[in-house]
Amino acid sequence: MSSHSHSSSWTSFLKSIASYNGDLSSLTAPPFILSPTSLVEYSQFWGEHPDLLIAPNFIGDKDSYENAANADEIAQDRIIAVTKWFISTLRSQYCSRNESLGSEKKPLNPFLGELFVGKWGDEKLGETVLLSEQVSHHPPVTAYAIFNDKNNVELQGYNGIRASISTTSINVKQYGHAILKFKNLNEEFLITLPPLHIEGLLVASPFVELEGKSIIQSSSGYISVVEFSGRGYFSGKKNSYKARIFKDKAASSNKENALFTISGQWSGKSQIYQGSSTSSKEFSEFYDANAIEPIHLTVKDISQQNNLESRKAWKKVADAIKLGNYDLIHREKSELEQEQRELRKKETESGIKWETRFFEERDLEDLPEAGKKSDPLIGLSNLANLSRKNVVSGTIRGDKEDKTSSSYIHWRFVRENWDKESEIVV
Ligand code: CLR
Repeated sequence: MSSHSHSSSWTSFLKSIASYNGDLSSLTAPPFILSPTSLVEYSQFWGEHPDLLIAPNFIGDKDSYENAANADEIAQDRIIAVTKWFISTLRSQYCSRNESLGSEKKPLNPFLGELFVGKWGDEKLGETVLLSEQVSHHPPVTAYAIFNDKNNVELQGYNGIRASISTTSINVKQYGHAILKFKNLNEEFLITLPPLHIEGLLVASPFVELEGKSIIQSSSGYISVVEFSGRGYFSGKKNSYKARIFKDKAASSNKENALFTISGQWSGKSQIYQGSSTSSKEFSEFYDANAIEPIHLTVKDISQQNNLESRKAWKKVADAIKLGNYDLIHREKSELEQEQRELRKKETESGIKWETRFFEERDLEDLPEAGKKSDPLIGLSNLANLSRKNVVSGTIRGDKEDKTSSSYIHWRFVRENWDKESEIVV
């Protein structure tokens, strides 16, 4: 229990949650629960293990895969490696505020066009670049690309959330997905984002627990189904998961068809077993989140940043949060929001809409018949039997959500825009 749990500001925050209207950013939270970091920065958590992200690139090569007798083995090793990388991102994504700030916090709500860029340097692997951009303010959507040109590896994705409130927790569903491409291997992966909830509200020390599933679908057909659970579910431990690797979607309908089963905690240790059972004494360690520290990217000093870059734009607000000065936080935030409102007003008056910088919306319905294959979601969602609409991440084709939604619009990285970029540097 945190010392704040009985404070009047926390009690009134809990009350405001109870009358929640669907927009998390509208909740006025007490200063101690505010994070000085904008949500546009959260894309960096996908890249804090650059070696694991790029590792699959070194498993077999395009030719050996297409011709070799051991093609199956190569494809299996690759999806296991992608699963390992995915698991390795979760501690950064969902525990890093608890580790560095003592609890989960309410991030700053990014403004339209806000950018967060940086890079991971590595002598052997070469540079890995992050571009993250707030592509929509209302509802909030962040798009990102993380790429390593030396190895021809590119991860891109976008995400947004919808939250609902129950008596003791905030329940969050994620929209969007990630696509990981290994251009040297001619193989790509679709990754869906799991639902989550926030516990610990009553005692004023919130933390995230994952639930439901993430699907990792390879263009090779192999699929990894990652199931999450918390305390008191299948292992009784917090942050538990079980990942099962199947030959393809059809095989995944029966858990006994699992070729490998990985089980443990994503914030701690997990083990990998051959086959579908985890009772065998024969297993090997899969990943230990605490044994391998995340590598933080390097970001330019604020003095070198563009006005659209997150840390520069939010500096005054972030400083006020660090001081815990409620009035100052409020004043600085209002100033930024007022500027944004004025910008939008000017755009409406002039009829010139804000243009996103590195990402564009792509309507998968509108793609010309011949070019329809040009979006990776089409083939990969076919393989995984997932909806190709813009619905809650991981929605299965034919589900209620899939039937009722009509939007096929997804955010995609436009690499050329980065290649001709002159103002923003990493
Ligand atoms: C954003 C996308 C990242 C993964 C991720 C991690 C934590 C999530 C965040 C996403 C969205 C915003 C979030 C946050 C945890 C808490 C915060 C749900 C999904 C909400 C807005 C804060 C609620 C306020 C309480 C802390 C009191 O890849």
